[in-house]
Amino acid sequence: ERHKRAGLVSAPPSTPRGLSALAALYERDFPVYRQPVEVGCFSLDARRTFFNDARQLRYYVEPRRRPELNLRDGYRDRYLRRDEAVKENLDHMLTWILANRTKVQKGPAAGSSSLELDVDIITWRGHLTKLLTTPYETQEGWQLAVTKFGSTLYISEVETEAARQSRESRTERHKEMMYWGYKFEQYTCADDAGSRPDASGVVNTNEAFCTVIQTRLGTHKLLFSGEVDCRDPDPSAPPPPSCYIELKTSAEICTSKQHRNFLRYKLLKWWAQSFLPGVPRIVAGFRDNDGIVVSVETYYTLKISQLIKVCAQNLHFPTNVIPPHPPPPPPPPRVVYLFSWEPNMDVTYTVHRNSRYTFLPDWYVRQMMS
Ligand code: 0WD
Ligand code: CA
Repeated sequence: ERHKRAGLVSAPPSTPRGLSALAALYERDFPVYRQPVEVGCFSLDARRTFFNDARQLRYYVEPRRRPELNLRDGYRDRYLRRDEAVKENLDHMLTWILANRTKVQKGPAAGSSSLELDVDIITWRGHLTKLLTTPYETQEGWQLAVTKFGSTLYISEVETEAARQSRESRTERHKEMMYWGYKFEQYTCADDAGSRPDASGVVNTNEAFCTVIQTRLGTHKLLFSGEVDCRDPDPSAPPPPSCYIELKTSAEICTSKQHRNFLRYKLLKWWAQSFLPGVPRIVAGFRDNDGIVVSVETYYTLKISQLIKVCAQNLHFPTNVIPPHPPPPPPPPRVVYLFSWEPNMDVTYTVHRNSRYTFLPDWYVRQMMS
């Protein structure tokens, strides 16, 4: 195993790392982040089965401004929770790619083998959100496994030991609060464009609708997928991803300190998560300590960046963290670069061959080579 520093910020060596290095970043040329385009979507049903369509897409129904929605309702008797111990890695995205190869393959004009995708990086949106907000993160580290297959880098998160421990030692209160976000979705989403939400039903967190987005960051072509909560029910709304809406819940804000922390930590993450796939609207339900939503607020993604004075220069991060020219691994791609980061530290990486970190499944490699 080789250990190396990946250089969190490619600033001059004398520049302190982390937040204080941001001043140097502001001097750079702004990397182009091309308008994200939806190239497809997929759905996961109540049993986590993949469908190459939008059957799980839901439609937003605006709640009253002071709605008094009870988020605790149904926690005991109408809640089916996804098993978080099951690690799916990139599998659903890979299934989507195999079913939609012509959409992402290099054209015959490029003269390349069928193995080649016209994409430099494939990952989940959530992983990119973590990279993007790294300079502002003070609590949780991350580990990202990276494999090169053909000319494409695949990036898949590895649960850190600290994350596993906190997942396995959640308090009963914490477990219930994790349900509240999903319950808010149920109060504000309908299954069809014309219908009303049904809050008497079961909340099943296996169900998901995911958009597949193509875009470009600087010179890197990205393909990533992210879960989308719902869309504008108006059929004349702009096409995806512009009609999509992200739903959130948060504790109501009473003091100026709470307000500052909300902007500094939470709204920043909300912005990064929705900015990446080009989701323009975030609807937040603010709840009290008893899980009652007392107010609802809409945020416009493109306005948030002014609100919290965050500069998109930090999108440099993924490009700095991934080594530009890793040595070519022998196929099948079982070589993994494991990148690790902890708050106040540099990013480091280790190289692993045929280890528990190998995540590209044989069924994917086989079908891509055929
Ligand atoms: O197995 C894994 N290690 C992961 C699987 C890690 C991250 C994601 N996933 C998969 C799941 O299949 C999920 O359906 O990705 C999908 C969501 O991906 P994403 O959009 O890239 O993730 P993110 O932006 O972090 O989260 C979006 C939503 C969350 O909503 P809020 O409003 O809380 O941000 O996806 C849900 C959650 O509702 N979500 C997950 N659902 C299932 N498994 C997971 C997860 N691990 N993480 C977030
Ligand atoms: Ca959400």
